[in-house]
Amino acid sequence: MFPRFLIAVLCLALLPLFTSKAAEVTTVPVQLFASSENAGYEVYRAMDGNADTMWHTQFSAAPQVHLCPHPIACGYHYACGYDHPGATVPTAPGFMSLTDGVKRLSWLDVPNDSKATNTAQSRLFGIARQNGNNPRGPHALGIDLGNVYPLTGFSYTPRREQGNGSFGKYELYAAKETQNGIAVFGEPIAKGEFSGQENSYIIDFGKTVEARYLKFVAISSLNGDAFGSIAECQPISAGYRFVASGSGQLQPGARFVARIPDTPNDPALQERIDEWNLLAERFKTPLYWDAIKDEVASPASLILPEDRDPLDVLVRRVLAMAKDMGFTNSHTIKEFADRSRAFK
Ligand SMILES: [Ca+2]
Repeated sequence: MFPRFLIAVLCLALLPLFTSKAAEVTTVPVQLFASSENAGYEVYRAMDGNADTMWHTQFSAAPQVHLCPHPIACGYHYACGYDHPGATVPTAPGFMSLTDGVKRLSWLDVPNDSKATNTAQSRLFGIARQNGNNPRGPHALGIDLGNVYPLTGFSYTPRREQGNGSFGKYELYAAKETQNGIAVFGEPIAKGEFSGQENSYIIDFGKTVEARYLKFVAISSLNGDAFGSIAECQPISAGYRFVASGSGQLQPGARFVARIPDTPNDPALQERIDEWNLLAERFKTPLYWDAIKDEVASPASLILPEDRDPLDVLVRRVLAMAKDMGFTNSHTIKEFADRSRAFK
């Protein structure tokens, strides 16, 4: 008799093959539009896969164009999305080609295209774009999935601590098609009120809904304030994961790299963390980086197509610096550290 023990071991060994196949998920870039967005809290952050970032309606001064001598000097916040607006853009779209139907980076087309895009999306979703600080609600988020998908629900993750702008009473609309550039939403597919007690909510449709367009409306905020905010949300469709295209900023070939949390009590370490997080942001915008690299970076600082994360770039920088300083393999790490300190 074939030992049952061996059969069990064989099944356990093969299990990962089956589970990994069952867990295959296709990532789909989607377009978002919101009634208002604050610099650093742009709408794409509502579906960037990171619960520590959020979309928030405008609550401070409008974003300004920053001209920086080097992107590192910009820090890693919103200013980096606006630095080097005059950089020469290669006629060929960089080393990573854009696939058909994918929008170019929004900043490549600014200011020619953004106003028309905003107007079309405002009309598509029936969401009035509000300018200025602290616009009053109801605030709304529009999602264009790009194609029709079978949806069974919708998840919503409010910002941590359920702070300003967290949704209270809500309505969720779904549409499969458009008429004259307007999504045909009809009655809400779901509506209700979030309790403010949960870290995340799942709205179960109780059926499958074929839809391409969604509109998530905060009828009122949880705290009664004038803001709107979403840390994460996600239409639920088996086998698919939807990720914001960053209003055109996320490109084919872009990679998500985990950010390192800030350490406000350790300025020296924070400097290193800022650099890592800036590189992590750069990995999302390879075309942008490609356009400015000759102006701002040494060859050792460039992100190469084969790089997996910021560590590859940092290691290349350090090795280049070590070579410039005359180090060879025979030197010790301690010698390198001592001489590096002398350079500061
Ligand atoms: Ca987020």
